[in-house]
Amino acid sequence: MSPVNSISLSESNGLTFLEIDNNKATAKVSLFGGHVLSFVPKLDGKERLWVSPHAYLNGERPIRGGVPVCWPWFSDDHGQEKGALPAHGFLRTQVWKLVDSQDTEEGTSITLRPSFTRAQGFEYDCNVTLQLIIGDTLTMSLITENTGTVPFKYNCALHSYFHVDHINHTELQGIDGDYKDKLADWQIKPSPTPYTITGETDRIHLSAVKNTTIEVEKSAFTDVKSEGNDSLVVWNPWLGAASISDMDPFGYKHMICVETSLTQGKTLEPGESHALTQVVVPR
Ligand code: TA6
Repeated sequence: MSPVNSISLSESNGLTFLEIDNNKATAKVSLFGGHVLSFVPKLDGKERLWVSPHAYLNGERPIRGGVPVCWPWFSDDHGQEKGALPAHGFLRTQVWKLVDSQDTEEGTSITLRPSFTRAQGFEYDCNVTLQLIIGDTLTMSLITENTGTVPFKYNCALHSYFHVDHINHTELQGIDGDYKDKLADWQIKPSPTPYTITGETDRIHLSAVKNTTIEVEKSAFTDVKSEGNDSLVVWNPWLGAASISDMDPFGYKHMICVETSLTQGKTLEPGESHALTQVVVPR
C-alpha cells in the first residue's frame, strides 16, 4: 500500500525506512524490526531517542538503539539454554509490513505487522500489530492476539533507548518498589532514591510503573508513560559498552533504556488480546 502524504519511503543497504514529517514531529521507522529509530517533536526540535553510531543498519543484526521490539520473550527468558534462541525474541530481526497509515488530527498513524509470529520456541497461532502515532507525543502499542485454540504465555518489551545529554546529569523519577538486579544474580533490591545511574545498571522493576520522568540537569526532559505492563526495565551498560561491538565505548554517556515490559509471563486465552503501550512525552 502507498503511504500517506506525511510518510516517504527511503531505502539503504537493503532496508526500507519510513520517514515521517508532519506538523507536529518528524520520525523514522525501519521496516526491519518494526523499529522506531527517531522521534523529534517540532515543539523543541530535540531528538528523544538514541541510536548507536555503530548500529548495524543492513539487516545483519538487531539495530542498537531506538525502540527494539522484544517478543515473545524478554532477554534469554525462552526456557532453553542461553544462546539457543535469539535474545529478546524473533520480531526485531525480521522485515515487517506497512499495513495501514493515516494522517489524523493527532498526527501520523501507522500500523505495522511482522512477517511471521511462529518460530522455534513459540509455536502458537497469533497476530501481532505495532500501532504507532507520531504527533506531539509518540505512542507505540504492541498488540498480541491469540487466534488459536489453546492458551499461550509470552513476554514482550518496548526496549526504548532514550537520548540524554549526559548520564551523569540524569535522574529518573517515578520508579518505586523492588527490582531484580541482573548484575547481582537477580537479587531483589529496593529502587534507589534519588534514582541516578552511577555504574552498569540492568534492572527489572517488578511493579507496573506507569509514569517515569527522565530528568536532565534537574529538569524534566522526557516522560515515559507505560500501559499494559507488569514491569519496567532500566539498563545502561556503562563501561561495558566497550565490549558491545555495535556500541561506541562512550555511548553509555548519552543513553538510558527505560523499557515498558511484560516480564512476569502473560497468558492469553484463545480470542484474547493484550496491548503493551509506551507513550513518549516531551517535557
Ligand atoms: O534490557 C536489558 C537487557 O536485557 C540487557 O541485559 C542487555 O542484554 C540489553 O537488554 C541489550 O540486549 P541486546 O540483545 O539488544 O544486546
